[in-house]
Amino acid sequence: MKKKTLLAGIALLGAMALSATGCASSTDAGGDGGDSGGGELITVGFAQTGSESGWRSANTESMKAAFSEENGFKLTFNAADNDPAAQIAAVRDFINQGVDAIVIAPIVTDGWDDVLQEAKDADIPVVLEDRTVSASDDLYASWVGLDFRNEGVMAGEWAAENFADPTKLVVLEGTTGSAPANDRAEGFDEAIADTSIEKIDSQTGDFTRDGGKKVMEGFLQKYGVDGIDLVYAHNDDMALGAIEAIEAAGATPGEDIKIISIDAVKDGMLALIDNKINFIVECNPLLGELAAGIVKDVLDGKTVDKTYFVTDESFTPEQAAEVIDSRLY
Ligand code: GYE
Repeated sequence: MKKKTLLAGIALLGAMALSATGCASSTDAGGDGGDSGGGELITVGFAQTGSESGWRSANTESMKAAFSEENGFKLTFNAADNDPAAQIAAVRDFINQGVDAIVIAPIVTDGWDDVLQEAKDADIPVVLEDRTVSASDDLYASWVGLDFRNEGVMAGEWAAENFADPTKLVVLEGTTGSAPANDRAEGFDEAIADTSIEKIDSQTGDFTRDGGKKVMEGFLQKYGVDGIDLVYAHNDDMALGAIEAIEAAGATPGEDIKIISIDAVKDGMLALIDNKINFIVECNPLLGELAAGIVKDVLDGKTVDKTYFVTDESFTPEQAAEVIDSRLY
């Protein structure tokens, strides 16, 4: 595959969009790019997963801001409420409407081959943002997002360093079949493989606060507060739900039961500063400018990379307190 572009830090994200797309002219506002004709807006259909989390809200906002009329786009937004069939149907609608380009944040990795082929047959380029698909990369133009597997490794390495004694771990998984749930599990498991951390249970909380709370309630009923030492939540929202469940069980989250999560959205960072979460690995949702730059480049016939990775940081409570005022989401 073509070279990966690594972008460091959220503050740089906007400025770095140009280098990520490898083309200086592509982010001009009021563009007339693509096959939409001089001066006309580029029509883009965006198939979002839904509105399951704080991360998702920040991602939707970033996408809407970047695909604005001011920037030369006419965006049709669809949120599929976490239903893979509804998301595929939305993409088919975009194809039937004859939009200039389609952007997808795929809910799950599988099931994309047919509809991506249909878009290709209709000569409508597809750019993926956030999650990945298992379909052949010939079927889409480019992808921009985060290295979910590495996020899992970073979370697991912190656990491995901080839990030397035998440790009972429960996992709150993201949406079953989604790239971040698969990859965050795999990376974490690999990092704790030779430690005394024992995964006693793992269930999906669907990336929602409510889901995380319900699954954690079940774990607490089954194992008791004393039977669980550590929670690994695939996102902050589920960790926040777990905090509610732990407090309702009369225990202290972050102390009696330690918590690691991923995203570093505002509410997660505040819980981290509050010592209710012990460690967070970042997952940057501000992908709009990069995605918009890639779409313009593709429509302008420029060569783009197949993958654009944005880098993530990680935070302890002390580190979170230092950066909280400058966070953009
Ligand atoms: O971590 C979670 C969201 O796909 C990276 O989806 C995204 C994940 C994110 O619901 O909060």
